[in-house]
Amino acid sequence: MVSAQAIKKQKKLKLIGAASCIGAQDTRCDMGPTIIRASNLESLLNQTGIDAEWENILRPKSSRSEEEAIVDLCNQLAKIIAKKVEMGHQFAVIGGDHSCAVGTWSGAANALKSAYPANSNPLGLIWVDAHMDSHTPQTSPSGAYHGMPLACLLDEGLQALREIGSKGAKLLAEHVCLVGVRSYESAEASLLKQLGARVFFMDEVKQRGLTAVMNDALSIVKNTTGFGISIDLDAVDPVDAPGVGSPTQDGLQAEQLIENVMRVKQQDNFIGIEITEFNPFRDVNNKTANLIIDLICATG
Ligand SMILES: [Mn+2]
Repeated sequence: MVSAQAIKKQKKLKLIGAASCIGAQDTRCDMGPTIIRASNLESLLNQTGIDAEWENILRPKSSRSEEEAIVDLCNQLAKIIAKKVEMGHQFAVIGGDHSCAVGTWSGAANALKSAYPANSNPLGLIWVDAHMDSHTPQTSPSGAYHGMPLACLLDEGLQALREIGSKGAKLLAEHVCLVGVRSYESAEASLLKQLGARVFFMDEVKQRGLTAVMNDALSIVKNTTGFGISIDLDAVDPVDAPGVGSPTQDGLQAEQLIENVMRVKQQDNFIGIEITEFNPFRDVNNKTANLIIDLICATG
């Protein structure tokens, strides 16, 4: 008999780049996927026994308006992710700014919904971020799209981004939680509170430790058809991850995040990881690039 461990090892991992920074004010995170693709990530994964392969890097069409370009990129990404999930492959998406999350997780939700139509709780998601990314166009002070993806997945805010591949919520608040939050506006906090999404603020992480918090996070997301993790690198302390669009002091320790991501991936219904907001121009000694590689390679 083939062990569950062996089946897991045979699983294919698709690496997908979403090279857009249209959703951010810092416009240099679109280089991230190219840098990571040029690294030894694929061969490292293959050495670990993971059958990994790069797909094309998606790029926005420059002739469109900002909103149209983001919606178009999210549609492309959602189609690719849905196909991978349908085939039983795991995925690792490398952004780009965090607005690509609407594409990634809409695609995952659409595939899980059509594969298991009777299950009303298809998708779970751990959102690791210094911010809440839960603005609507009405509440956002900057109007930047990377401050809105979680709201869109919860079916709030920008109409066009709530309809990627299907109408309606891609994610129910009871199956999502945020980890490492320490910079947000009150409108976002009230929206998440009103919807009932659990937020593990950085204070709680410091008090209880990341492992205890991640155990709670897993219990929130696991009771679904499939779940994943979306990491905005600004969740990590700038000392460990300087190469991000919006460095935010007092964050997670990289080593602890890697350990916990490894545990997250060991769950049977884990489907994929997304890592966003890498700005190679701000990186110091490749710290942030190496962290991305470690997070994708982390396997136990
Ligand atoms: Mn974010």
